[in-house]
Parts: sequence; structure tokens; C-alpha cells
Amino acid sequence: MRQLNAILRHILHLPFKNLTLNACMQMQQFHCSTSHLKHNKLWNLGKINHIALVTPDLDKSAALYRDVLGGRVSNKQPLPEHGVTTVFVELGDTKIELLHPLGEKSPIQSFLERNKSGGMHHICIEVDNIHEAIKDLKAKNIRLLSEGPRTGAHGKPVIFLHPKDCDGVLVELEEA
Ligand SMILES: [Co+2]
Repeated sequence: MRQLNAILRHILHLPFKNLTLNACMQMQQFHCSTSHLKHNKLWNLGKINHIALVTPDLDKSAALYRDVLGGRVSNKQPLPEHGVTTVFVELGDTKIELLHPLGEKSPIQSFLERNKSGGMHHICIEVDNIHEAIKDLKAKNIRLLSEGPRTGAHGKPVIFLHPKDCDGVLVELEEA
């Protein structure tokens, strides 16, 4: 009987040797039912689209990622409508965006004044339905930095979540 159990566990890829076969089967059923629920959600969190770093010296930071770390680094791209100049570090499925203030009213000017040597500014996670995400997060009392979605640096709708409601991290959601 013991041997039969072991064979069954192996065939069914069951974890937790110390659990009874029955408990394992229940856990698998639970896993199946929760992954089924996931598909009924009105919006889903996807992959990291980018991590944004603010730097006091774009050329120096670009050289760090290109020459020291050996990454694929774009040329400087000014985005005047967003008040930033950016350099993209391509990391396969995701990227780092190096940001430096551009113009008088750059949204990252005060960040650079508080963090003179630069730092991590925000992370951006993709969502499949930004309007449903916003509705849901408002209902869950997560503060948003704008009433509705805005057009982000990639021409797609984005929303920023308040860092005080996200463990001190500014989180951007982008509809991909
Ligand atoms: Co961003």
C-alpha cells in the first residue's frame, strides 16, 4: 500500500511527503479551483514592463549599463510632454528606463532634489484592463495619483498608485 501511494504521488506530481494522499489531492483541487477563479477576474496583473531610475547624469548612467554591465542601451530620447529625457536599457522581456528631468516643470525634479545621487523612482506592471483595475483599486481604498488613466511615455494608458498604499514604492500600471 505504501508503495502504491508513492507511485501515485509520483504520477500525480504531489508535493509534501508528510501529507496524506487525500490531503494532497484536496490541495490540488484547491489549486485548480483558484486558478479557475483567476480567469473570471475582470483584470489581471501581468509582467514588469519597466523599472524607472532617476539619475543626475544620464550619460554616466548610460555608460554604466552599456560599458560596465554590458547591456543594450538606447540613445537619449527627449520626451518634453512628460518632462523627462530617457535612456532605455533593454533586458529581454523588460527594461530599465533611466530618467533625467527635462524643462521647467519636470515631475521628477523634486525627486532628484531629495535624492541627489539618483535612485529608483517607480516600477511599472502591465495590466490587461486599466479601467477595471482602477475601479477595483478605488474600491479597495488604494489612492491613485490621478482620477483616471493618462497617456504614459509609451503612448499607452497608465495610472500611478500612491506609494504610501504600496509599501513605499510608486507603482505604475500600464495597459499593455
Ligand atoms: Co514609467
